[in-house]
This record gives sequence, structure tokens and C-alpha cells, in this order.
Amino acid sequence: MTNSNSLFFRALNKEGLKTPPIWYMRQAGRYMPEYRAVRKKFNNFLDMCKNPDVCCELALQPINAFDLDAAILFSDILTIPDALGLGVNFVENEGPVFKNPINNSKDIDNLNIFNPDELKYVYQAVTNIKNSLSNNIPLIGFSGSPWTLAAYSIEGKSSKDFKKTLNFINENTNKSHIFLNALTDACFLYLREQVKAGADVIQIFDSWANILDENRFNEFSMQYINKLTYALKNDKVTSKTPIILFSRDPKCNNQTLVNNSGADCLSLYWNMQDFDLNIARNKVSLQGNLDPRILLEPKDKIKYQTHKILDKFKDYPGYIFNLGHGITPDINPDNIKYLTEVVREY
Ligand code: 1CP
Repeated sequence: MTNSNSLFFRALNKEGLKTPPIWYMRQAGRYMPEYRAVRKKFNNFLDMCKNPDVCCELALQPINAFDLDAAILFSDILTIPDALGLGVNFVENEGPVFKNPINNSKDIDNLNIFNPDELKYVYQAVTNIKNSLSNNIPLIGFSGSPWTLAAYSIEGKSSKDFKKTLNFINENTNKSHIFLNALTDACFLYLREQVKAGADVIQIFDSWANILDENRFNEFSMQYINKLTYALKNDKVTSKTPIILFSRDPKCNNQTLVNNSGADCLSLYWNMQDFDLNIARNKVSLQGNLDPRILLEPKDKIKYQTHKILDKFKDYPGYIFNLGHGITPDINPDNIKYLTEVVREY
């Protein structure tokens, strides 16, 4: 059991705190020499994700190095498309590449039905990590949002503009909704198993929310995030598990995020600097917002920008310190250590 007095839970309960809890998106990864040492033993990134003991070791690395207030499962959002038979591979310097992407509506008809048992290696990693953490450090489980998983599955790779995906949803709108519904069911079953295995908190990554205009965001992304959070909040296993939504720079009214997502906490992208705290106060906790690029600057600049963020959120009931997106491989781990000290000394 995790101590509900942990800083992270208190912030998720919208408590105003003198020092916010701290964790970082992508806190385990290539920027850490300890990670690279383990990574080089595996050719294929997904093979590494399929090894629960290794995932446990990787999830603990940033906790041990920086004494953070929450751990996150070591895995990837693309485990679900992989389990659906789309053949996910990670290619050096290119990111994910799908062997069998969705090219036409028949590919959606022919998709495997998601079987949550195919991702047992993830739930085992959750249990191993949970058993290795002290009880004041909660464990975050996660999934991609249905939209973000659909975007990778259709595009077949990462992309700046996801042109193929945007054309596909225009030309195959009904089938796209069938696919998004199937992904929503898959995310629900997947997250439920993670909670059963020991995850204390859930984060949903809508990393490609930004490529949709407002109408399409509501239709193709927010609608399914809302279905997913509704299902989680109405299930015995997950009803009490706090949900954090990271939506990358969505082209919607911020009120929509607060009122329609069903999330307990919103993780703010770094460019959402004009997000009005008053529309969220006492409704949702807030997380993040610091530009990760700041970590490439000298220490005095890191301190200045961090203080600006902390000034902004200091009276907000339920703020979790984090970056506005993930740590990138070019960031020096010393600066993560320094940033963490700056927040705790503020
Ligand atoms: O070769 C390597 O070492 C792979 C690098 C790597 C790592 C360390 C990838 C490939 N995924 C991960 C782990 C990961 N991914 C975690 C656990 C680590 C942690 O956070 O401590 C998490 C939570 C993710 C989530 C994830 N994967 C997201 C959502 C977060 C975000 O950054 O917006 C996304 C979009 C992915 C897809 C993905 N996986 C890997 C890469 C390089 C990418 C991005 C591809 C792209 O740019 O589109």
C-alpha cells in the first residue's frame, strides 16, 4: 500500500503545499549513463521493455539518482499497437516504425481484438517496481491516449505533421471512430491491469493532440479521453486511482480540458504559459509547464526560469513540479539534480 500522506497524493488531492512533489516526464532514458549501460545490452528497445526485471531497474534509476517523489513504469505507449499485431520496431535515430500500419479501412476490420493478457510483461514490471519502492513513493502507470495511439498506428512512424493520418480520418471517418473505440477499450483494460498489479496513479499521454484543429480535437481525441476516464472512474478496480492527462498543446479552449476530460490533474505543456489558473482552481491539480529546453542553459538561467514557474503556482492548491514535456537525450543529468535542488530550496 502506498502512503496517502505522500507529497504526490496530497498534491493530487488539491492540497496547497510549501514544496511541491517532483517527478519528470521521461525521467528514465538516454540522458542517463546508467540507462545507456543497460540499453546497449539489447538490440531491440521493445525486447528490453519485455523484460520486467530490467524495466524495474530502469524505473528506479532516476529515483535513486535524484530522490524524486514519484516513479513511472518503464515501458512505452506503443505496447498496445504492438499487441494488436501492427509490428512495432524502434529504429535508431528514427523512432518507432510499424511493419503493418493501418493503410485502409479493411486493415481496421482485420485487426486483432485486444487481449490484455498479451501485455503481462508490463503488469509484471509494475509489480516488480512497486515491490522495490518505499511506500511513500507512488508508482505511475500509463497509456497513450486513443488518439495518439491511432495516429502512430495509421502514420506507421513518427512525423511532424501526420499527413497520412489526417487524410485517413477525413476519408474514413466512420472506420476511424470504430478504431478509436477499440483503442479506448484496450487502454481501459490495459490500465486496469496496471492498477491491479500495483500502479497508484494513471497518466494518459495525448502527445499528438496538437495536430488537430479544435473541432477535430473534440471529435477524435477529447471524446475518447472522456470515454476512457469515465470507464476508469466507474470501475471498482480503478475508481479511486487519480488520473493525470498530458495533452500536448491542444487547440481547444482550456475550459474544455478542465471540464470535459474527466482527469484529476492536467499536465501543462511548456508553451501553455497563459493557462488561466482560476478556471482550474479547486477542480483539478496541475503539473508541469517548465520548458525542458531551459535545462540546456547555464545554472543561473535554470534557477531564474524555475523560480518564475514556482512563483506562478505557489498559491495553487495541488501543483506537481514537472517539465512541460519529456527530458531529451541531450540534457545533462547534473542539471536535473540542480533543478530538483532549486525546487526544494525555493
Ligand atoms: O532507444 C531507446 O533507448 C528508446 C528511447 C525510449 C525510451 C527510454 C523510447 C522510444 N521510449 C522510452 C520510454 C518511455 N516512453 C517511457 C518510460 C520512461 C520514463 O518516462 O521514465 C514513457 C512514459 C514513454 C512514453 C512515450 N513513448 C510517449 C509519451 C510521452 C511523450 O514524450 O510525449 C511517446 C510519444 C512515446 C513514443 C516513443 N517511444 C520512443 C520514442 C523515441 C518515442 C517518440 C517518437 C516520436 O518522436 O514520435
